[in-house]
Amino acid sequence: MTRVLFTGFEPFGGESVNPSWEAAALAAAEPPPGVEAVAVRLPCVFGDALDELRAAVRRTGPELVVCVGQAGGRPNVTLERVAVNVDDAAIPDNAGRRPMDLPVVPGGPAAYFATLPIKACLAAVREAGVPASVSQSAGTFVCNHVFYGLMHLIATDHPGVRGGFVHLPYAPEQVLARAAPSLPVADAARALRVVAATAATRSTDLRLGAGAVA
Ligand code: PCA
Repeated sequence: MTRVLFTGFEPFGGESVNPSWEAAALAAAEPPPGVEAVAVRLPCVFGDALDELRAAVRRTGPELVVCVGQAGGRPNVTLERVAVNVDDAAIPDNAGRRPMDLPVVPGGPAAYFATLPIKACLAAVREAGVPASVSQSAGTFVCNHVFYGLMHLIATDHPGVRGGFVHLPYAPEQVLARAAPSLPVADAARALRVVAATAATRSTDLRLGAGAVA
């Protein structure tokens, strides 16, 4: 059995749901064969989100950590490649904090790569019928903050744990009255299960072109 920690976020930015939490909870409730999973909901707050993530990693002792967030406007499930050491918030977080041009970890490396096999996960998610791509930036808001903090935590305190970040489109209920792409939460949860199952069964990645021109 591979122990997997999924995290999702509380709603932010005026939304009443966050598909990342809904999908993480669904995926953890019915994990794929060979995986035992826990889901933890993080506050959308700089600093506090990372404190809760660290506590959850300590408490649950996972082998894999898959953090999940909402990326409203994106058309598909995105597997994040890289976390950068920058907090630069375009909107206030749920505690009204709005850091600008600050490091996530003072003195930390400029960036970390996800240690999930993102190309193999990409292929498997598509194979499962869910549209997906690789993203080259998780932004500079709370999701990147948590992704960078996760990878720093792993690098410093939990060698052997592998981690990464998945961004999800809006859920359909969020876009009923606006022109934006959406993905049913059940499909997002299926994608998360496939990511966990793929990462649990392979440590080396596939070589598959999924870069961006710009
Ligand atoms: N998405 C935000 C933070 C919480 C979430 O679900 C982001 O992409 O940074």
